[in-house]
Amino acid sequence: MKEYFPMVQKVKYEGKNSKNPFAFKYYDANRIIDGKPMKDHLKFAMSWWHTLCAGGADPFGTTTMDRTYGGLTDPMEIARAKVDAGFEFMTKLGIEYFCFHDADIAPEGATFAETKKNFWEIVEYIETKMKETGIKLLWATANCFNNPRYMHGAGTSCNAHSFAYAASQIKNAIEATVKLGGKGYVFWGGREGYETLLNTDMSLELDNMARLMHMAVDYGRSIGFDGDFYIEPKPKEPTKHQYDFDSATVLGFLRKYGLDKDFKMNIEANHATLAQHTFQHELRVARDNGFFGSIDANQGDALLGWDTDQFPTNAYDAVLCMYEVLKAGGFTNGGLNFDAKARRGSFTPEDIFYSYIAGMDTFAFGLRAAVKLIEDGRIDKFVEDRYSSWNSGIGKDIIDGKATMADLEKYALEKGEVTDSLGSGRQEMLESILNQIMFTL
Ligand code: XLS
Ligand code: NI
Ligand code: NI
Repeated sequence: MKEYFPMVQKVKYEGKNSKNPFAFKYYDANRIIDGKPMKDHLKFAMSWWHTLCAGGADPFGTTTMDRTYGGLTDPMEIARAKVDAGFEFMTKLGIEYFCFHDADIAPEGATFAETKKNFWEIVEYIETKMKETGIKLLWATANCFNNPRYMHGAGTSCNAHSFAYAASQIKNAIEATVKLGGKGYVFWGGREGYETLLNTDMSLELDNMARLMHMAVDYGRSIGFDGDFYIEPKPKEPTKHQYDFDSATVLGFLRKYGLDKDFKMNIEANHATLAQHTFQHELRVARDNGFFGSIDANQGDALLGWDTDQFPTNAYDAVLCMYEVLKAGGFTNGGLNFDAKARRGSFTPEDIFYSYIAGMDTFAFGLRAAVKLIEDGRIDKFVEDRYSSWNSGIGKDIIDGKATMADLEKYALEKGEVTDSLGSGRQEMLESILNQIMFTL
């Protein structure tokens, strides 16, 4: 079997003092942390699209990365080579899951029948590699945004033909998820939004999106899909206004259309910041409402206003993310998918390894610091104490539904001004506790 990454052998944990760029400094897969191996807390996944397909193109320049897999030109040969290269890559890094769009794994044919044939041939090939390696599918999805047929949307298209075509792609992608034992199916609405209301029937578009999702759920359940459906919120890009703006918007949508029993959220860091939220905010909204599902790990750039999908190296964000994951009880069907790509200038095969090592170490650190933060307890305790006025007296009466507006007025008249009973928010002290925990790891 051809080796695609001969410059790297199995990437091992060497600890934080190692200077070997091909070694993990924080990610020690089998080390038990808080009752289970790090790898089961983190459930790292490889994104097929960024890792095996994306060539570094941007709006101003063509690809910089060679994705011919040794000079291949036939699209199906390239598709098979990607499978080999992908499984070699995951095995060398010890990544146990992957995610893909239908269009990432196999080329589109001249007709949908041909596309299906290509797709299923590669699905079967992937299945043999999964059996050989024990690597699993985290989630799959359908690419209903790239092809010109989706220029006006897919599930939210003005054109029923586009909707039907998208549904056919989604049907096959769900079937493949079931065949490969995946526990997740993602809807990211790449073209599900609008540019101008002057040409848009927003109400019909949203009703139709829900119709498509209901059909997908009914069909998935009928063929034995017992995992989670996910919506991946994103506020903009490619459309000016994406319907799945953020977690809160998606929650409203799911509840309005009765989809809340089958769907959870796939939260992406860079999408959170595009929506002017922190990554932690989006995770918290999902967790508090019981919709925490999976994560697309990446990061944006504070100075750039788009979805740069950089590998996550911000340790603070990773700690606060893992804090939310732990508080949510950990991943069940979900995991941590690196929806991230090496920069255009980082164009060699080594760079893909360096990128994943950077991301995996950052989240391994995040996990360890988050466990310490929770064990330390000072921050949780502070929050608990801060709300203690709700545990007794008038606070408890309000929560128990026993206080009326008149009771509250009486209370206010008796007690007078509030200021005396307000404690300090202590933000800087809390930030310094977080620093202390991180800096001593
Ligand atoms: C794009 C999205 C996409 C989804 C899967 O911004 O992040 O990659 O994760 O369709
Ligand atoms: Ni994503
Ligand atoms: Ni994204």
